[in-house]
Order: sequence, then structure tokens, then C-alpha cells
Amino acid sequence: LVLDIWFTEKHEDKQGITLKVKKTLYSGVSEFQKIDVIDTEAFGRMLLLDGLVMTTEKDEFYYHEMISHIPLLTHLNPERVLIIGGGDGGTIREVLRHPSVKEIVLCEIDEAVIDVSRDYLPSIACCLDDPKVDIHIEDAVEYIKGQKNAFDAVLIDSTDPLGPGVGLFTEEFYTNVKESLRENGVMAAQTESPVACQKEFKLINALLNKVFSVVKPYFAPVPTYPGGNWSWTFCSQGLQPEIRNEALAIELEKTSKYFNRDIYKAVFAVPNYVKDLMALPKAVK
Ligand code: SPD
Repeated sequence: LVLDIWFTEKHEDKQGITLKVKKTLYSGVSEFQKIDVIDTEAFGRMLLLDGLVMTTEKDEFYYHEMISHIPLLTHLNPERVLIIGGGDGGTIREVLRHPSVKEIVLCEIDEAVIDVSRDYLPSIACCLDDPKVDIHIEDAVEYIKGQKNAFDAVLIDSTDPLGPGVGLFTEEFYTNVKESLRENGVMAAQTESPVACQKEFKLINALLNKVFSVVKPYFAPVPTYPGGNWSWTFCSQGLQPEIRNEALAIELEKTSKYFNRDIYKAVFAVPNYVKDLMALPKAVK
């Protein structure tokens, strides 16, 4: 008997991402959500939370390189970094490539995501036990309230604005993130797909604009996410996103799968349909 099993993540009951399944490796329900790891033909092992694709072995590099190197290279000397969510460990792995970083605090609400990632996604979770990493199992909405002037960079590696992730997409939360930043601190958040999640993308950007003085969305492919094109948003209280450590950018470029210095500049290009969404002006002759 040859099994022909396919997984589909349905998006708003209108479209879907469909992958051929080799095997289900793990299925469980934590205090917060359903967790699955599926081995797929095309993208290797894939982590699902409440049935939504969080990461896969084959395309995780776009997401984790983008959420880390774009904001961190803007900062001259990031030493203390907070990652919110990110229990799979992919963002930790990339942040550790910045030698100035002395401490990474991972604030993840669901310890089970960390445990499952350790067991089934070793190439992504490889650095969760690095001595520079301090893991807090706590809701970041509460954790961030007690953090003032504490971090050089905050990276919001959250799930979608659903279930346990909802509180990470509010003006109050972003205000607390801003207050947790040291002088010249930078923030980057995953901000949904400009193709498939336009309502969410627009709303998140409007909230960020209320809180931060510099708000710059940037874009890259993530083939297994809805729309295939994803966004993150860089925020600061004055620093514009630009490479401030050229030597490190060159080092990262040598061994990254997506990041290079041309990509750094290109990711901030805003397509016209996104300018329309954000009510930004287009070129006028
Ligand atoms: N629709 C998927 C959004 C998931 C964003 N977070 C992914 C976590 C990878 N570390």
C-alpha cells in the first residue's frame, strides 16, 4: 500500500499551501496549542502550531536571517538581545553569529515548543543551549512590562495574531517593547504577508507608527507561508536601517543562504501595491 497523504494549511478558507507528507513525527497538545512535526517531501521537517506552518528545514533560512541580520547590522554594538517567541531556536542561531552579542534572552510562552524543536528540528534548534542564551518561559506581554532600558535589540518572532499570539500585536505591547530598548535600540517584528494577510499587515504597521518614530517594513520570500512573500518591520526611535558594521556584513554574507549586502538594501523596497495599502506616495512625474 502506497500512502498518498497531503497536508494543507488553509488560509481564510480561500487558498492553501499544500505539501506531500512522508510521515508525522510528533503530534501533541500543550497547555497553549496543538503542536505537530511533519516530515514533508519538498521542505523536510515542518513545525506546525495549531495547524499553521511555523518553520520548515528547507526554507527557514529566509525568515531567520531576515528577522536577525537586518536589525542587528543597523546597531553598532548589540550586546543584549531579547527574542520574543522563537521557541524553535532559529532566530537564536542567527543572532549568535553577531560576535558583539553577550546575552540573548528568549521569552517563549510555551516550553513544549522548545522541547519538541530540540527533539525533532536539530538544525534549527541547535543553539538553544548556548551559554549566552537565557530561556524564560513566560508570556512576553507580562515579561516586557518589567523591562526598562534593558535591550539593544528586541526581535518579535511570534506566531500569527491568533490564539496565544494575539497580545503581541497591540499598541500597549509595542509601547512596552519601545521602553525596554536602550538608547539607539532597534526592534524587528514579523508582520505577516503583504500578499495574503493585507488587513493584518496594515493594522500592525499602523500600530507601530503610533509607537516608533522610524517604521520600515521589509520583504522576502518564505515559500511555505501564505502568499509566499512575508514581511518584517524594522523600528527605532531615530536610527534608519543601514549596515553600520560592514566587516560583519561581509562575514555574514559569506555563509548566509539569503542575506547579502545587496539584499539588505533591496528588502526595504516597497512594491506599489503595498504603498497603496499603507497610503504611501508613489513617484510623481
Ligand atoms: N504564518 C506563519 C507565521 C509564523 C511566524 N513565526 C515563525 C517562527 C519561526 N521561528
